[in-house]
Amino acid sequence: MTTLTPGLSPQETAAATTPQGGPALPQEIRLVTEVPGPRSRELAARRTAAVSAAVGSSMPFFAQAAGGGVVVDVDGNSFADLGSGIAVTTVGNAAPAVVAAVTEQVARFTHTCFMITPYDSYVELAERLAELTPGDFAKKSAFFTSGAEAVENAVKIARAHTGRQAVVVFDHAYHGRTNLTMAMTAKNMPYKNGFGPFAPEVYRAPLSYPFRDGLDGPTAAARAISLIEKQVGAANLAAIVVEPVQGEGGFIVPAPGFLPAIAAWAKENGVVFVADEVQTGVARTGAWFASALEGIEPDLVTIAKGVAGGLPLSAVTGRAEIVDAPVTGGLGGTYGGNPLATAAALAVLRTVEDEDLLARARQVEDVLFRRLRALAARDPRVGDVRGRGAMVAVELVRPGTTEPDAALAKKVATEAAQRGVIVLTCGTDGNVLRFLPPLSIGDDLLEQAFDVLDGVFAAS
Ligand code: PLZ
Repeated sequence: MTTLTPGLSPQETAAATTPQGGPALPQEIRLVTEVPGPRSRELAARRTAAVSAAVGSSMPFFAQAAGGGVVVDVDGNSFADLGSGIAVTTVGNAAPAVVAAVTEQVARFTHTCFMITPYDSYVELAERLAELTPGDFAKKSAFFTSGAEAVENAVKIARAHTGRQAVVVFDHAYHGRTNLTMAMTAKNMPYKNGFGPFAPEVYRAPLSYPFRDGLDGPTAAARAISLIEKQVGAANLAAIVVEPVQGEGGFIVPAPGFLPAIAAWAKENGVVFVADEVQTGVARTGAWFASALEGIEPDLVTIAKGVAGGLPLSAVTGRAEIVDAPVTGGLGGTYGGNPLATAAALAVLRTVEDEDLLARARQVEDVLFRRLRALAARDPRVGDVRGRGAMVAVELVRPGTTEPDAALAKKVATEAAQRGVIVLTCGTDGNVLRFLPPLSIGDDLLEQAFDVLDGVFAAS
């Protein structure tokens, strides 16, 4: 095994791999400069001059290499990664099997466009996703590049299948930044502000949010269904789109029974039930898809992020007769299901199986819950600890209330980065700290990252 010294160039880093092709980055938090260091500051100045100010970055440092559970910056600082690039590098960054599959494919052909000359990895991936998504019925897939594009296409498919137009989404939902998905996303700032007009025929229903509404699942579902029936009408409704565990909206796990009741109503009324598993999918929650944990079999599942280990790939997978509804040529795109991305995705699915990453996600869940519940027990600003698998969050509030404390979330995330831990915020109110480590992170590093966070909370 080659030992990699942080501070190498990307080429040297690529060369310094294990015999299997995996990264040999030391799995430790190690700061060798202040954060950001001089090289990151230099790049930040160039970035300010050249990159749109409308594109933000949470971290003040620039990445040079990443693998296992660390991100190494251009100054040689090594950070524990509790974000996975927003739930993308679930199998690990530059995971050996993904690197090997993409390397083999990139040398063979980079692109033909599946709509022009098809290739086998697209077909094989569709076969695999049909097996892995919940529900024992005939399924088909279509591939795209981003999560937002998958959501848009799920809506197109549902409209073509039903001949209806309306779409129901939920409070706190996040579905993307394209025009249709901006309409579907709940939060105005920064996603929608000034970008209207938005697509019509999108309606918002109340979610089950146990920490804030205190309702049981069936009651929360009845509230949502009543609103849908009164304000939209089942006869006009093409699709209900819901994240089984809400991501950007605050890692909200609906009360048990909420999603099954909504799914059952959709079925009775010929409405296409779409699970947006862009963030929850592919082992993240300890199941292949979180819908399985909620006891639902969606008609369509949108998949992206973790499915291809960082290469841009998204999918709509679902009931064959629904996915087949649009006219031939109605779905597609130049890069949808690009061969590098499909090769990466097949390697990701193999890695999840070979390394039993569903079990690993549940082990990570145990560590996250243990550490965060211990924190909550001594810090009254932690109002709620929730999530599934390696997708867990704390909601920060003013002690003894449910009043959001966004300033604290921001302060903790900023200070954690200064101390070598990448942690992200989320939530409609910006008061949620979320933990999404890659499943390739070791227990030692995970515990070390939480020791740092404990220190940050104590000092904040
Ligand atoms: N659906 C459930 O989580 C992406 C984006 C954050 P794209 N979430 C992270 C940001 O600030 O842009 C997401 C999601 C769910 C859809 C999407 C959209 O996926 O690949 O970013 O388009």
